[in-house]
Amino acid sequence: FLSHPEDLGIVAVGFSGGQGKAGVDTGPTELIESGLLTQVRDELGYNLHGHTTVDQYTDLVPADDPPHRGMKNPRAVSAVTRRIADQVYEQAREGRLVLTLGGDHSIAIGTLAGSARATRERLGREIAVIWVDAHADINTPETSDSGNVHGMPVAFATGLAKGDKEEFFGWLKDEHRVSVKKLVYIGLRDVDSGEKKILRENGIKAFSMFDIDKHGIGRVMEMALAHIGNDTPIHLSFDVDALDPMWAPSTGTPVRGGLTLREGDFICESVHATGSLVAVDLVEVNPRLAADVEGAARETIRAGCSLVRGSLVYEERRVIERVHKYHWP
Ligand code: 5AB
Ligand code: MN
Ligand code: MN
Ligand code: MN
Repeated sequence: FLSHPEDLGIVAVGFSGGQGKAGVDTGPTELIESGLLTQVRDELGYNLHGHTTVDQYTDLVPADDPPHRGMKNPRAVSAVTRRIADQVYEQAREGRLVLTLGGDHSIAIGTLAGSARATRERLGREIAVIWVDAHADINTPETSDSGNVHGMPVAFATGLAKGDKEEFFGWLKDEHRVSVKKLVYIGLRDVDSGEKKILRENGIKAFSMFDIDKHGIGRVMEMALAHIGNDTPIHLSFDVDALDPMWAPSTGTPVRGGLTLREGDFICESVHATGSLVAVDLVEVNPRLAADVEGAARETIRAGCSLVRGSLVYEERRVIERVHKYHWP
């Protein structure tokens, strides 16, 4: 689906307003400073385009942003995700694979909107979404207990939650939306009761940690990709908290009993191997958290870099890169 498979559009999002913990806005800077983009360019051979310096979106964050329908920072999150949608769209419409580094997971409202719109315009196709996360992030403003928009992006992206005024996600139109039929979850283990109801009523495909233990990650990926169907453009949205806190302690809502790093890498590599990947998000890396754990931030960043590399390795180089990546520091 890509007209320039060796070109990568970058969107680096220094934004944390979808949740309450400071520091997740520094995730992209730390990932980039650890060498992620130079590895992607020099080792994996991509040409980089787009926003390789981190956008802080400060011009879009109002001084006063009281809750709306229970959502916290609603104007800021709406305005920032709207700009992200444009940033992703501008890269995707060139036929480039798009990599977005977050930031909290609310930013996926923008990334999905941008890649859904570009894929419709460019190919006349709907994207499929693989959402790798401990959480389902499908609360509506009405079902959410926390009011944090990072727990709602899938509801907005699928239209299960509707915006109202322009400044409260009213800018989201049909062209930005994704189908619940083409959505697959992997890694779930902490789903709110309102979310379970939404998943059930909409027949949404989900592979929890139970399914991964039962079938193994190899079989789960076969089933997940079979659900999407061959020859469908795929947007991979990877929340680092899908990994067990052993591998990714520095994140806002860690949940024990998660994926090993190797399982996470395997998910990314499997999606890449389809040849249908059009966009990747890596979100919720918060280097400021778990500071009491020795090396927590460094390990989380290393894990994040590994996931991104796994999703980008060129097919024809896979075997070599696989060997190579295990020797990365
Ligand atoms: B994350 C919770 N379901 O809505 C909520 O990290 C957690 O992007 C959301 O997956 C976690 O606040 C959002 C309790
Ligand atoms: Mn999560
Ligand atoms: Mn998430
Ligand atoms: Mn490839």
